Amino acid sequence: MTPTITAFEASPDRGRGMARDMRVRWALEEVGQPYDVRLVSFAEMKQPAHLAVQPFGQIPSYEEGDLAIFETGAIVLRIAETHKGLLPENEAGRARAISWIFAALNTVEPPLVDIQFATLFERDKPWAAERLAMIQERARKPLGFLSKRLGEAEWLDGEFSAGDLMMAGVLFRSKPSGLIDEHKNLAAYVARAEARPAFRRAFADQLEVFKAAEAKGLSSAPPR
Ligand code: GTB
Repeated sequence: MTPTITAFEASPDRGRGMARDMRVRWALEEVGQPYDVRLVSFAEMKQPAHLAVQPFGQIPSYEEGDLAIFETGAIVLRIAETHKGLLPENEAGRARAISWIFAALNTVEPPLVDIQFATLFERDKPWAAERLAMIQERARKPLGFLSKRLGEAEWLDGEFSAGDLMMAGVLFRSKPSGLIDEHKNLAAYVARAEARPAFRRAFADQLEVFKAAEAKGLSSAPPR
């Protein structure tokens, strides 16, 4: 059964692969699962039809027959659990890979998202510089520990897994913060992930969507 995912009709990042459908596309490409994409506008995301699938009116979502799920982590885990290639065969290795998915989403990503929001939407506030410095420090802590743990290894725990996909996806989105480049091994880790053929295909596909939206003159600005 071909799954259907949702993605921005016109991504505010202008095709730079920052939106979270990128991680789902990448996972599907890694396991060789073809998929369909339903593009949604900001207005459509808040309509009952989409809310029935994604209760927070966001992308991505994932439908496979009668199953409809949301949350990037849950979607990537579903893909990894139902296909070969993104989780180790042995039980302990699988559990560790899943720990890395959660670590990416719960420990590493939150302060990095705060930085992105602060940079994009809070620049003109009188407290912007002070707050940005504070959250940059907060983000540096998990990145420092992650860098130490990765060391000179290629991936976080042996073979590339869904844990690496999620961690590298989180770091990739935060490259503009400059914080990833503070650790040579993390920058190299993201570059290795970006060089994977599956990542490249996923990136090219989401870029095509943006180019098509631009050609149609669709606005990529989020409502404020
Ligand atoms: N926890 C959810 C998940 O992991 O699936 C979060 C999903 C989420 O944040 N979705 C965003 C969304 O739908 C898109 S990815 N936003 C619309 C809304 O809330 O109305 C976040 C994102 C958006 C834009 C950029 N960008 O322009 O650079 C980067 C990332």
